[in-house]
Amino acid sequence: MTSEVFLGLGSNLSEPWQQLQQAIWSIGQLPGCQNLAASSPYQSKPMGPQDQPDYINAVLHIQTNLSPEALLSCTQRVENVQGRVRDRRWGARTLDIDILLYEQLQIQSPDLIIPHYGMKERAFVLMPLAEIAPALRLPTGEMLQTVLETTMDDSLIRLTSSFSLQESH
Ligand code: ROI
Repeated sequence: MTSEVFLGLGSNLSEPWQQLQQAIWSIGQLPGCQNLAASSPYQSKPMGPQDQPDYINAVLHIQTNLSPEALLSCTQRVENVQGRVRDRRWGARTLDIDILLYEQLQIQSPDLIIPHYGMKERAFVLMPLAEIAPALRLPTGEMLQTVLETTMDDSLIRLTSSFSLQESH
């Protein structure tokens, strides 16, 4: 059985755009995963401590036969391969991959909260998500468009470059 999943990607260190592009390629290569669509990249001011570079964020739509837990361990491996170091809370990072939505599941376990706990307050998640899934309904029953209307971030800029879903050789 395959499931549709939306992943949130973010980076603000070591060539953030390249970090996201590499992550998209790596995720597309995971066993049982297929990339369906990627949003544009979006630039924004950091949420949290301001003494760090601006972020680049994007949302990736995939199809997978991995369970949420198996997908999490795969995306954590991709983060680690790209040099993710976990130090201070809400500090700068080379790559962050969040499972935003997994079909219409709601999961609350110690390791995994789906839908992602912060997504409804984060324009840098909602805007790219709405770009590739404008008619989405959240598992809580709300329409994405309705949640988006109440979330503002004046610093958010949609960049014109686009990601490729597959590395070409
Ligand atoms: N701020 C922005 N703009 N984008 C992010 O992806 C992001 N990720 C985080 C914190 C540190 C909360 N701030 C962020 O984890």
